[in-house]
Amino acid sequence: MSLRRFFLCAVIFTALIGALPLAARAQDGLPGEVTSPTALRTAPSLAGRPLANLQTGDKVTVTGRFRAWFRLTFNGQTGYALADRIRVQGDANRLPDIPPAEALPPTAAPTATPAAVTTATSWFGETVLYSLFVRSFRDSNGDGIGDLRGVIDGLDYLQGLGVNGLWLLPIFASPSYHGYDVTDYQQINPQYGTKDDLLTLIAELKRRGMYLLLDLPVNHTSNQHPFFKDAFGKPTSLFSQFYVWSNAAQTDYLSFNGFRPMPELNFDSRAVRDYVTRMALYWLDPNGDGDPSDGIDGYRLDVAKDVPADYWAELRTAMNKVNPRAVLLGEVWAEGRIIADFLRGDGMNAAFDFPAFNVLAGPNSAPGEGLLNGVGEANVLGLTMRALDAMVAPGSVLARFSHNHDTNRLMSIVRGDVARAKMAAVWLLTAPGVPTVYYGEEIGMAGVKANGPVYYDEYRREPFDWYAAESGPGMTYWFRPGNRNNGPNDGISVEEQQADPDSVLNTYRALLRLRAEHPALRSRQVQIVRDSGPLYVVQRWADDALYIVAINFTRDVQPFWAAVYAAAGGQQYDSARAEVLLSAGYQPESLLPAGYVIVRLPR
Ligand SMILES: [Ca+2]
Ligand SMILES: [Ca+2]
Ligand SMILES: [Ca+2]
Ligand SMILES: [Ca+2]
Repeated sequence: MSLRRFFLCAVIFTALIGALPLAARAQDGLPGEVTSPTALRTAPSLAGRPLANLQTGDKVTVTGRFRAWFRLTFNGQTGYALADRIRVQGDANRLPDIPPAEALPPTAAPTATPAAVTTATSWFGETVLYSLFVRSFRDSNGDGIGDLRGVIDGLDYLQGLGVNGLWLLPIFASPSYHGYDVTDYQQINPQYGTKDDLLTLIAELKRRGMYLLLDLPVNHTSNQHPFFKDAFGKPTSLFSQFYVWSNAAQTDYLSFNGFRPMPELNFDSRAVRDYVTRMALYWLDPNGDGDPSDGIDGYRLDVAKDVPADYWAELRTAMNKVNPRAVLLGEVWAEGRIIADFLRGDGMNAAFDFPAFNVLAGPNSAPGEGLLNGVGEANVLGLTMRALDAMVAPGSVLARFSHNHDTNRLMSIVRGDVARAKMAAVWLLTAPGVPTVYYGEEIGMAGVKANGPVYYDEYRREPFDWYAAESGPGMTYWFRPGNRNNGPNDGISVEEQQADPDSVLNTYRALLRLRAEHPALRSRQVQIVRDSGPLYVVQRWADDALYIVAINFTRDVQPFWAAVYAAAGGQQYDSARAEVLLSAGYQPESLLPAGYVIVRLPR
C-alpha cells in the first residue's frame, strides 16, 4: 500500500468512524479544574441523578464532550458537568465527542422513516440558496439599516443573479444586531419591518417561483425573553422548566457556549417542545386558515446539534400536518458521523456539509491553510463529500458552502486571490446538493473576524456594496468603521462589476445560468471521480451528453484529459468534440493553477 493510498484510506476510515486522529491524543482525558460550583450528573440533563457536587478548585479528568457538557471523572465517579464550569488544561476541541446513544436515555433512540423526507426534499434539492443578512443587504427607508422592504426591492437583482431560495438570517424580535437571541418568535424585529412586510415578501417570492427559509434559533433564547426574565431567580415561576438551571436559586444556568445572554432551552421539558413547535408552525401558515400558501418554505435550524435529534423528528411530524413540503435545514457544525445522526430520515431534510468546508478552508482560525489555497489533496475533498453522502438517510440533502456568516469570507480565505475565489464558485455551483451563496460572496466581498472588545463577526457581515461610492438608494450603513474590509472604489460592488464580463459577479451569473440551462449540472446523476490525481473531477450525465467539471486546486500546472482518461479506467473520450461551457486556465491538455473547465461531450 503506497503512502498516499494509506493516507486516503485513513481519511475514509476517519470519515466513517468519525474519530479525528487529533482527538485520539485526548482520548485518555485532559486534566481540568472546576471554576464554579456545579453538579456531576449521570446524564446531560437535569433529569440525570447527581453523583457529586463539584466545588470550585476540584481537580477532574475530562474525557469527552456532549453538546454543552463535559464527560469527566472525579473521585472515581464518571458523569457529566456543564462545560462552561470547567477549565481544561489543553485543547478541549480535541476531546472526543460522546455519541448521543451513550449520553441520552435509550428512550431517545430514533426510528427512521425515510419516505417522509423524500417528498419534502424534491423541490429543495433543485434550490440555489442565498444566505441573506437583512441588516446589511438593502435599506428601504433611509435609516441605514437593511429591512424586509429592502429585500423585496432587491429581488430583481437576486433573480437576475440566478438564485431561487433565500435563507434570511434571524428576523425575529431580538436585542442584538445579529438576532440569534430571540425575545419573541412571533414578532418581526421592528427595525426590519412588520409581519405584513414579511407576507408581502413571501407573496413576491412565490410569484417569482422562489423559496424562503427563516432562521430558527431555538437552542437558546435571549435572556430578555419574558419566560427567562420570569424564571430567573424565582424557582416558583411557571417557566422554571424552560431553562437548565445549575443552582437551586435559579440564578445560574446553562447558556450557549457559556454566553450569558443566550440561556439554553430545556428540551427535556414537554412544555418547551410544545412552545417551540407552536412558534415554528406559526410561520408555515401565518393566517392560520389551514392553507400554507401564505407561509414560508422551511427553516434553517441554528445550533441544531445542541437540540436533541428526536425533537427535530417531533417537529417534522407536526410540520407534515401543516405543510409536508416544508424543509428543515440543520446547522450541525460537526464531523460527518454526527451530521448523519441528525439526517436519519425522520427529522431534518437537509444539513450543511461542514466536513467539506473544513477541507476547503482549512482551520477557521488560520485563513489560507486549506484546499482553496492549494494545501491538501483534491481526492480528500471528493472522499469527504462521498463519505457524507453515503452516511445520511436516502433522500436527505446536503447544503454545500465555501464559507458562511460565522466564518471568514471566501475572499479572505483565499487571501484576495480572485482566480481562486472563482474556482471556489465553480466547485460550489457544480457540487451535488444545494449550493449556498453567502450574500456579498458573488461580488467578492472580504471579511475576517476582528478582535474585540466591541466588534467581532460584524466584519464578516458588512453592508452589501451596491455602489462604487458606497452610497445610493438602498445602501445600508449601520456598520462603517474605518478598518472595515470593504470600502469605496475598491472594485468590490455591484456597480463596479456589473458590466465587466470577467468580474466575480458575472462569473457567478454565468455559472448559475449554466445550471439553469443544463439540467445535468444540477441533477442527482453525478459522480465525484475517484483517483483523478491532483485534479478534482466531477462527471454528470444527461441523455445526450456527458458533462465533465474539473478544478485544479493546486499551485502547479496539471494535465487535464490524461487525468480524465486515467480516472475513467483508461477510456478515451473524443475530446475534439468537447464543447467548453466555461473555463479559466484551460490549455486544453492541461489546467493552470486555480484553473477550471466545464465541458460537454455529446454522445
Ligand atoms: Ca431600514
Ligand atoms: Ca394560510
Ligand atoms: Ca441545547
Ligand atoms: Ca466596495
